[in-house]
Amino acid sequence: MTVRLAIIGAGIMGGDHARLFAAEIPGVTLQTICDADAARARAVADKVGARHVASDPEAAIRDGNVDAVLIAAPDPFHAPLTLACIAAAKPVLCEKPLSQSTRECLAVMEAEERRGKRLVQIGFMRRFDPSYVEIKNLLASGALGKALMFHCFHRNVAPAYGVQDSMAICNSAPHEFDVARWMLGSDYTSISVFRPGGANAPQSAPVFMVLETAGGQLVDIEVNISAAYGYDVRGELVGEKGSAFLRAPVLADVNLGLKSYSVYPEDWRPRFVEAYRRQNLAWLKSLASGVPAGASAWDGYCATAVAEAGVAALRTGKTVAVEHVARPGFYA
Ligand code: ISE
Repeated sequence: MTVRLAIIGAGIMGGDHARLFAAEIPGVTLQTICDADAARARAVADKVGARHVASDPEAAIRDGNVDAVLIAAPDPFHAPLTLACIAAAKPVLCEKPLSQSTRECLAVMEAEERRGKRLVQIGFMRRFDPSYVEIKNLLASGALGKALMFHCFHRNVAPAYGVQDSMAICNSAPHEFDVARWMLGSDYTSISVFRPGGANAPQSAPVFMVLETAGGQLVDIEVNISAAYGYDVRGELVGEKGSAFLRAPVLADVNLGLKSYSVYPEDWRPRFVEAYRRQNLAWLKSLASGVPAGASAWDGYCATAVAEAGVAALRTGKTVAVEHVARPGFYA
């Protein structure tokens, strides 16, 4: 069986997913590449040999020749287009974040539950990254003892989509919120946010967050969307008996001319290519088996709940409680 896929959004991520599916993932036909910019859709479609291009995402989702949808449109379109997929009863892999508002996430969860079938996977691909998986397995084996802390940092060369309001917390940090919650197996209870330069710092300034979990663990996260020197994501899990670092995100460690230095990628794609590959394969497998994989709409909601609390913490300078609705049985 081959799955006829529509990719909505032909920008950085849509183009990359299209290339991955075309070159490395069997069992998929690229049916439609859809983008508001027809020339951009055409350029990606030609590169990967997709059958059609479109510029109306809702029509592309409803198209009877489309079996499943990958949403890689800009963030504000994620939830509305995911709702359109649910309305059309089409499985969807939606790039993170599901939304920047918990209200919208709840609407997606309610629509999915009304459909009575799990249709939504969120693109928190780090859950498939071999380095995070290795540390999670180590933790599960008991070798590190109980998890106490997770230190994370996430640095981009420059804002990937231009500087937008609260983007470090709402666009970049959700990866950290999700992967640390998944790693520790515990929900957040509070968040504090600091920024060098305080309230008057520009939107491009780094943010530093401290979170507490229901299990009593601490998570600290630096997000710097303007770090200039390279794409650099690191993490260290500290347990009672030892600690584990993520593998370094470098392309090469170079010894040359009496110097030693690391070569960084410009953005996240080289560092996480294997995670995207495994995520997309797992999604396809889940379509065949009917057993959901990866992050659910509930996980998307949880990440957005922390981001919302984080934005409030940054604005008020206070520690803010992270509030959740109770987890619906549908997402047990
Ligand atoms: C971008 O949207 C991503 O998803 C990347 O993984 C992340 O590193 C980057 O900060 C985001 O802007």
